[in-house]
Amino acid sequence: MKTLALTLSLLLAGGHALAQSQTNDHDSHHASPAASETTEAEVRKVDKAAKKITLKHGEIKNLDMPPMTMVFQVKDAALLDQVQAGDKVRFTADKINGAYIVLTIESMKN
Ligand SMILES: [Cu+2]
Repeated sequence: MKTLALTLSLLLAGGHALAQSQTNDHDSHHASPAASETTEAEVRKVDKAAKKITLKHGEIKNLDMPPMTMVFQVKDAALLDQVQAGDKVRFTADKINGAYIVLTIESMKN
């Protein structure tokens, strides 16, 4: 009887360990960042002539950048027609040839 009880408790412990490793796999899958992830920001200044925008942005996960206020170049000057200083926006950005470029931007007020 003692042997049977010991075997049962080992089986239960093994099952628990297996369930935990499956949970960890699930978490790491969700932690992987997407390149197209949007970041929230507030527009501080728009410079259409120079194709530049100043954004007070939140953490940019795909660029590993903490929240700050900085100047971005924009991929297309037409993006700047959709936003103005003071707007809350969502945007995506990437680092291209050493410069930070806004790829997409949209105002959150509708
Ligand atoms: Cu920044």
